[in-house]
Amino acid sequence: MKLTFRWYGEDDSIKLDYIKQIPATSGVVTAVYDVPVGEKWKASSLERLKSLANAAGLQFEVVESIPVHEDIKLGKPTRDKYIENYIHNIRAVAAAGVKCVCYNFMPVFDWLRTTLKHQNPDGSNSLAYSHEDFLKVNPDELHLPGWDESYSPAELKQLLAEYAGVSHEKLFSNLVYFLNKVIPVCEECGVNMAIHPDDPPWDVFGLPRIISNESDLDALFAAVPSKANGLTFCTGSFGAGRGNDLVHMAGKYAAQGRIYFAHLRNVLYTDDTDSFAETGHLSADGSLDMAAIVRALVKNGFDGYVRPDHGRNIWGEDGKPGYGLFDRALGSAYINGLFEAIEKYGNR
Ligand SMILES: [Mn+2]
Repeated sequence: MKLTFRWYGEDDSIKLDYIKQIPATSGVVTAVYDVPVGEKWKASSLERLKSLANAAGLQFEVVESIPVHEDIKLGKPTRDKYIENYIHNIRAVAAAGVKCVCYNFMPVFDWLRTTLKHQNPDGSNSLAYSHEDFLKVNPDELHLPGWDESYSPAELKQLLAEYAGVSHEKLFSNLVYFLNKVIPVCEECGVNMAIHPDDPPWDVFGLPRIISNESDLDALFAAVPSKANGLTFCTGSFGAGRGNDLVHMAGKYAAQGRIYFAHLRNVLYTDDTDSFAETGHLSADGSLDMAAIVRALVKNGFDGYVRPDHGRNIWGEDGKPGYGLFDRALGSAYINGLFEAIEKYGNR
């Protein structure tokens, strides 16, 4: 297991030397964040990220993410141009030493919450999704925490209208079309694609979602069998779906050699519907048995990249939602402890 930490580049208020001080952390997960989705990344930007990370004693081997342009997901005629740019970016990150590309194929919204500051009983706050609050959201006048800056209301309306004709089957075939072009380049460059599951793992606002559960993953790997077609096993995303058996899924896809990257965090189911709150990383904090998940990964041969996913705001920190320093660092220490115990003694 290689423990990493997400870093948002030079604008991140969390500095690389702080990340290096988190025990056992060997690398950062980052990306070029100042280029519009779908455009080409410059080799010089990637070299800069790599040299900054290396100077702090950290590796840069995972990119999160190279975002996929909506035209590719929609299957529009312009997709081929954006796929060419994507291939350019794969070659560019590979040249900078990246081995794993995290990406997702969610239409429009790549995560969805109803609050960014859910108050926890211990005085901390975290992201949360309330089914009751979600039902009150008017799709024609969308105001969603974390998204209001990304799209104007008119742009959003137009984009949602474009997806009206896109079924699950169509979206899936658009993903396969994309992968059939991209995966041969990944094989040539020694890079693995690692799709991030839907967050949360169900359709929202009538938008189809296709990477939500075990049968979706089976279909994905059957359609594109290359081992370069892999998975980011995000426990918080899959775990929000109460029908997902995470211990089983972790073991199954680790045994298949499909998991290149693991996002580890816990979620707490807060009512009898789909509502959940993000919690601290420990099994005791939420509804997922993190120890059993890590055990399933290790026992089935997982040896990829890991990072703590979203943390709470604790100790007075007011971090980027989910991406403060303190609770993610606690998560790292906990995750490292789980892996150490299971890797060293779990098979006895
Ligand atoms: Mn994740």
